[in-house]
Amino acid sequence: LGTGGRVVLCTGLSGAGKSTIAARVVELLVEAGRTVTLLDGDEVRHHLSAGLGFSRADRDTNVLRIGWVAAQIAKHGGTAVCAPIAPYAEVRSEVRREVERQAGPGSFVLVHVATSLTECEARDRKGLYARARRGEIPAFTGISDPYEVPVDAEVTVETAGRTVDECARQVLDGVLGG
Ligand code: GGZ
Repeated sequence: LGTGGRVVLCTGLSGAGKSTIAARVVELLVEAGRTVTLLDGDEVRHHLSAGLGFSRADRDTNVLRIGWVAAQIAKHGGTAVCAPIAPYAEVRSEVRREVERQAGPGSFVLVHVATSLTECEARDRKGLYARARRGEIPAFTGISDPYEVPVDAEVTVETAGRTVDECARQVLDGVLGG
């Protein structure tokens, strides 16, 4: 049976706003009285997934590790908010199955941060898209590597013309069932 724990997996392109929205979702969940663990892409790749690259196999390993840790958190009643690109549908489904196995049905919330490639590339806050276009970053998601758009997201967040807070509150509604 469910523990009340939740896993919120925010998937989307680089620069879509996953980390920014996830950080605000964490604040709102804490305000709502939840115990929350943020598993952000950057930190995960420095610690849990140190040494992994961006091949399909390495991305899958990264996302499965995040998913397993998140499932453990949810199993014990916590809320885990994760924000990897997680470009492959198959591994996202595998994480969903593992979380629901450990923490019960309905414990997994897939959030698609649906900022378009055009918009992410126009913003290019870190200059990564320009470098990827020049061929300086191989296998860059959206440019030279796939992103499989989710067809099973519980929440689809359109970010264009909306504030971080609006986007985060939409996610919160999806998590708390408001
Ligand atoms: C995509 C890459 C790549 C390649 C480095 N493709 O905007 P960022 O910089 O901070 O977020 C991206 C991050 C993606 O790591 P994830 O762990 O989220 O990816 S996955 O879920 O696919 O495992 C980007 C940076 O790493 N980065 N090279 N080739 N993003």
